[in-house]
Amino acid sequence: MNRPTHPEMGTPSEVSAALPTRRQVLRGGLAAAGVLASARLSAFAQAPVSPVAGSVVVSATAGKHIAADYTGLSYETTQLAHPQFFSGDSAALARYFRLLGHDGVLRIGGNMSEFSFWDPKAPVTETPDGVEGPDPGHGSPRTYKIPAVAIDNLAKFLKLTGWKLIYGLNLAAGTPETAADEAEYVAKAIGTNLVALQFGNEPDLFKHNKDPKQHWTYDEFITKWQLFYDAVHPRVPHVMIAGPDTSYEPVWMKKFCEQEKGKIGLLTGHYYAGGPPTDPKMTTGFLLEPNARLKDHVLRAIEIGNANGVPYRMSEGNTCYGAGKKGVSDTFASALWAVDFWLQLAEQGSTGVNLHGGGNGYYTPIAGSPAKGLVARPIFYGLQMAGAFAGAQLHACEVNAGGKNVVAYAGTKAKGAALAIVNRDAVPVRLEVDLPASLEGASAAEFSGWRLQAPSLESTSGVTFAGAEVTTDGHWMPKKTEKIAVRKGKAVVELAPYSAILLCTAGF
Ligand code: BDP
Repeated sequence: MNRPTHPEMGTPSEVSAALPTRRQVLRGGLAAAGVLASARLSAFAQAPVSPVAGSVVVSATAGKHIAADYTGLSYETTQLAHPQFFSGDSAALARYFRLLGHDGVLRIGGNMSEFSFWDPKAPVTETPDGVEGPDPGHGSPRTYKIPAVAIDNLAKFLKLTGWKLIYGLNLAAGTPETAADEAEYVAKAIGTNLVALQFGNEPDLFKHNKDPKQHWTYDEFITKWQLFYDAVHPRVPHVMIAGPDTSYEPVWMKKFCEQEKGKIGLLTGHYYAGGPPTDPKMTTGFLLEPNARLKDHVLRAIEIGNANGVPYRMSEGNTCYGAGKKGVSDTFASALWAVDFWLQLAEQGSTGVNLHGGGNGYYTPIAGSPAKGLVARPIFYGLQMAGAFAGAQLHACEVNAGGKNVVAYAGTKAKGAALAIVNRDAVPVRLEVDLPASLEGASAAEFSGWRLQAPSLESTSGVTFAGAEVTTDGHWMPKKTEKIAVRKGKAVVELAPYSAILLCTAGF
């Protein structure tokens, strides 16, 4: 299948000549509420200003419950062509995963799943780095083989991490018979760690081989999807099927959910905050503004799921489609975006979030390679901070920060309470936090404060969470935590411009 060329991989003249593609149009085209980052940058250079005073009032009423396995990552299927990457020997990578959560879901799929073919006995030739990704965005001149050993190794990797799996089969170019063989092998090897199987990735963007200008219709998709279901399901009747894993198309999602709700256990869809990278509105500032598309895409999908009794999971997404944008997707702004995005989706009712990555793409949370050392990108730290809320009960927060761009989320667990506050503005803020007495943990004498910060909003390195960075082999220990007194359910916290804090009482 051909995809629109990834503009950052073209020559400059190709880039300037690039016309909006159907995919760009489908995804909402130019980002809506972007504010140029340069206006905000200066905040770091300015003399200290006194903080803007405000408050965060936490509601006593419990909101949505966040699933313990809410956190997730997503990788292109081609990564399985290197069976050493996700294996029992990948201890450093497993530590990275565990820093994001002791429970989580790895999703395998992406555009490259269309170029990946099950070939259980395929010989394995490892390249030194053994990393794949990002998806080049224009299809692939070659195909990849998935050997059985990749699945065996993946099973061991999942055991190391405590994570589970959503596995995508090749709907666009594969056959139902091969998919059934592959599904059976995956189900047996992964066992109870297999959450679900999916058929295809973003079928609403599939193109016809004979005429790459033409997209598949919904009927073409659902006809093949049903053939896959009829072949796969009888072979693994105990395994949940998820779908449609569409890029956006809400009409497809609605039709699919209404038609197939008896067959699927999980409704899945993708979400990218914006894109493509050539869109001038795709800035660090844009990532910090409320995004109207979140409602159009995710909230709508959740509502479709609710109306049909099927839970929704955001199975693939990130800051900017088209492999991410340099200077945006790889900056500290993406960390602040991730905290809000992760928690906002939970508040809306998503049962999980899988951030897409892999290789050394701009938006990948984990870059580098096991051989040369792994790197936690800024967005990783955002996920790490939000990940503390896995398994928590949310409580609504009312933020009044003098008109400044501040968001807050509160949660409780069996023991303790926590708050995540993100200052997305260029000025410092000083907030009085007000916890209702009924909140478990609210009576604790203090919060422990873990700050998420970086030298600047545009920093691509130097990001710390609780004063510490993740080492190349996946070790991280909090270096700097603060004690913030709680008196009669009230605490006062200050946040520097463009920074976040996690406040937890003991036991959270
Ligand atoms: C999605 C694909 C994924 C791509 C990503 C992107 O599923 O494989 O890499 O978008 O455009 O469409 O970055």
